[in-house]
Amino acid sequence: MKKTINILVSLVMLAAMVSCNPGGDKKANKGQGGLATNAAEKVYVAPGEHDEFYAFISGGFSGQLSVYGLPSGRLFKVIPVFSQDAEKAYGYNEETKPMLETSYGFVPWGDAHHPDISQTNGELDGRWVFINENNTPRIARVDLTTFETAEIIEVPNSAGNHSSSFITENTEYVVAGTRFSVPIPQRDMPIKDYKGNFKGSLTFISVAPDTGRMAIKFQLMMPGFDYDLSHPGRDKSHGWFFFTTYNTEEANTLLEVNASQNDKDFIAAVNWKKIEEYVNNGGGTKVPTNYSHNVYSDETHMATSTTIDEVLTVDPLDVPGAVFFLPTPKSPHGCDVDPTGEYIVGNGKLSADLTVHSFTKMLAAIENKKFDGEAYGIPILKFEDVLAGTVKQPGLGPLHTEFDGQGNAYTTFFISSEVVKWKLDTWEVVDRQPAFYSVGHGMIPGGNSRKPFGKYFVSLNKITKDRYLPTGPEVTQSAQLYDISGDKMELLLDFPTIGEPHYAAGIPANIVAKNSKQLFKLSENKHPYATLTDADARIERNGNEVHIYMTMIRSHFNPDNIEGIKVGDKVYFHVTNHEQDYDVPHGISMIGANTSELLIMPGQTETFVWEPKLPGVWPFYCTDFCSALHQEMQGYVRVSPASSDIKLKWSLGED
Ligand code: RUQ
Ligand code: CUA
Repeated sequence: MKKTINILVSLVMLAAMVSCNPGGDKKANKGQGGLATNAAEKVYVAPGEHDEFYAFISGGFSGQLSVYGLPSGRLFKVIPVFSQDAEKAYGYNEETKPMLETSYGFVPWGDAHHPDISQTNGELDGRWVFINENNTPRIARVDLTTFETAEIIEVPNSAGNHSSSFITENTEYVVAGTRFSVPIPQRDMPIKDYKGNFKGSLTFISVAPDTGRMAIKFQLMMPGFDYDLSHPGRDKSHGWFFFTTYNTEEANTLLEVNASQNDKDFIAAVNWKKIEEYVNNGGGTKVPTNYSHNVYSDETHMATSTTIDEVLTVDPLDVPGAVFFLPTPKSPHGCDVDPTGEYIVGNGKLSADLTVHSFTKMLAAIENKKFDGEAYGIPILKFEDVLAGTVKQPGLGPLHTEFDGQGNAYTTFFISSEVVKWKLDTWEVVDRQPAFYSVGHGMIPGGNSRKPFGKYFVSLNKITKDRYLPTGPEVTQSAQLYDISGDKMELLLDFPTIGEPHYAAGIPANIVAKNSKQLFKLSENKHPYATLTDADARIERNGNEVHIYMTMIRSHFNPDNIEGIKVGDKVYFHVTNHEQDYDVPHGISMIGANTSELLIMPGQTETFVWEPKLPGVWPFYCTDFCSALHQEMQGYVRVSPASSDIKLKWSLGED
């Protein structure tokens, strides 16, 4: 009996030890993974059940945007945005190539950083996700009915489009700030003459309320600092936008030393409503430039690329009272605004403390004209006058802060590799959990809106090391899911991500799922090369250009026998999927075609080009296992020598 009691006591002690330590201690966590508590249950989504949240996670240097379910961490889709994707023919088929056009020509790759979901009255409305491209400055809009990239606009006079893409609270604007200052307009000049000569542009892109269509409204030409990150004011601070800066030293070499000299850099506060008014009254200067605006149409199933040749620029000195600098220690990275719009958090990478500014105090200081000098004519407010509070020594290397809507903030610390929870108003640290390893961004669904859904926190980590099975020198990128519904954060799950995850945006699934499209109506297909009836299936020759109008349905192509193609022809396969059923795409690929397959959704038309090199009889087939007779879904093209006079002939089911 005594022995039984002893065993019971030690079991209870063991249970207490384990549950008091939900992943807090690195070693314990390492050994037991998420199973230290009932973590497994909390992330388990039973087969056939759906997740509670969508998470849109940036693909970083993959250029794409991936769609995950939370809490399961299951990957649903990789949405191609800035990079070609052979799986979906994005950037390979004739219809989507124009999406990747820029003023530099066709750019097949991008660096995607910060997704942000459209908002109405400061709350996520789930219509679109915007995401920035850092390298060749662009902003994309992804339509959340199709989960496809609907539009990409290039940002001229920008370089390293990093303080982007953030949305004002009624999606009036998506904002794109330059990280690198450059000569504007670009010109040949000595690099050492940077200081005082380079400029940093902050671009305000208007979004049409009904269609989402983007257009550059104006570019604010700021001093030549690095504009790192930004967020809009909300609620009481709606109408303002805040940008962190670093390299206020305006160094052009060895920035790790030379851009870390100033004790304080700035958060730039921009009253965009005031500038909008100025611009609407004819203010600003139109300057010549060149940028691409690419729009995809769900009606024609095609993208068009237009070049625009001027942009409206605004000199901040021409709009007094519109731009101010808030001194912020020390090379701040993330710039985050709490759900009430009162607090602006500057995540000073090299600072021991976290600095929080007060919007109310900022307005008062502006009102009282209490300035501490100016930079290039822009008034600098006094640090003490705008300071709301500091979080004392919360960790090392703060990068980003999110909010749970319950008065708590969660800041990621890269160097000390942890997520730290602290209280707004009292600035006290209330909890901390390690991240594995070196967390960059963090994300709470709606965590940068007026209405966060403070149930989960996702950390987006830079380094993975030993967290997964090794896969050679390159190991997977990683995210981690924390339950933040209680007083203490609890690590629930590790899950791999696509590319390097920078920011992410989460939203309750029920806001988005109900609008998700199941197919395209064939009767509404306006593609100029669509084949809407089988009677229209045909082939037309125009010199050495051949256009095949083809249909596909389970389980054949029409036509599936083609003759009269010659070496030297340029053969366009325009293929229309006649299915009108959910989840029945067909694919098509042609031997030796110098492009990807097509993956065509029901009701859609897509095109690829094939230039046959040799006479012969060459097969094509469906690449997507679509029915029990998928393997029968195939056909042949007869290719004759260039000199042959074999007539064009096509058929299905004839001998
Ligand atoms: S930035 S951490 Cu674009 Cu912070 Cu990635
Ligand atoms: Cu159609 Cu496989």
